[in-house]
Amino acid sequence: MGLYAFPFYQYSQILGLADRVFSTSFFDPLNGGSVWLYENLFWLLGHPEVYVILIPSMAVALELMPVFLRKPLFSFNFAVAGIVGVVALSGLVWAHHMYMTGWAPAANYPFMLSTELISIPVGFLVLVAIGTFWRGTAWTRLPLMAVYAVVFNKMIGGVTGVYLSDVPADQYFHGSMFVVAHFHFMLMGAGLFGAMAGIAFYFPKMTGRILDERIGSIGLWTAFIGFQITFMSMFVAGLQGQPRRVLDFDDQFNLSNWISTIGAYIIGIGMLIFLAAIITSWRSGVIASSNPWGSKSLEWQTATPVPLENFPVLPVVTERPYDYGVPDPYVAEFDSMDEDLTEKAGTK
Ligand SMILES: [Cu+2]
Repeated sequence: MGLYAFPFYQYSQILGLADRVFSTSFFDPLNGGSVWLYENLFWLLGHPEVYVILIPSMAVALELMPVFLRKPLFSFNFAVAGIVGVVALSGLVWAHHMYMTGWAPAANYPFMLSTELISIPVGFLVLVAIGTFWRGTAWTRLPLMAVYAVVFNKMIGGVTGVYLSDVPADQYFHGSMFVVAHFHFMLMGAGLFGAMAGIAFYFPKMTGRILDERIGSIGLWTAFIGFQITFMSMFVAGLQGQPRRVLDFDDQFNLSNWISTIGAYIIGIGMLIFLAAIITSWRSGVIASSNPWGSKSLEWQTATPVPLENFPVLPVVTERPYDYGVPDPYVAEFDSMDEDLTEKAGTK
């Protein structure tokens, strides 16, 4: 996504530079340029860039879930198809940021269709996550707690995104705090808590110590509660009609904004507590074994700290990394040999 999305923004900056330095008029309507050109180039970057932040957090969640639920992903193929679908569609939806700008109103409905379609691959990812929880044996350690937060926030962000992708609904929500709340649920709700999940999970491999679960989870849940207070209240302000990007707003929005402000401080406190867990655990945390989570993937099979060249000899991979709870192929082979033997014994 970076390869196809980021150059559009670079073009926009080169054209803007030309406008300022060489007196061209790419973006200057008075001299035959177009401000729409800038908006199009910007959002050709801007929308895919959301997924550049979102997909790693979802990938962390799906990477951890088999380890802590001790079962394979509900569907590895659907997860991959979801990511590929998001990548493919994310380049075709940029103009949903421009429904209300007056640029090509006839294009609104094709863009509404492509934007709504993107909820299908995103839905694959959420369904794979929920399906993996289903009948899993949850070993709820700090990394999995953060995954709960990611999945919850991503569902709220995803569902509110469906409303915003509809042209009729967007006429009302556009430019309101509802939009701000929505994209924070996506970017911060998935990004921040996905980062916490990844940090807590890889901390033992990075530092040789376990991230303090008590302080870490207090930080995590404080930030999560603060997050819900801040942005749920912001949804309310948006539904009441508060415009975004304003310094002064009408008195009727005071309560929602006040609640959001309190929530934002709670998020900050939670993040500081989480940071304190990182610092104290790094300095004097419980020493971790090389594979404290009992993970099957390769990075956990080597010593901590990871030796130069990772492994002294080339490891032999005998099974897939996410097949928790699936009968070991060799054990299954011995089992069937046992059955053969007992059958033969019976006939004798
Ligand atoms: Cu977008």
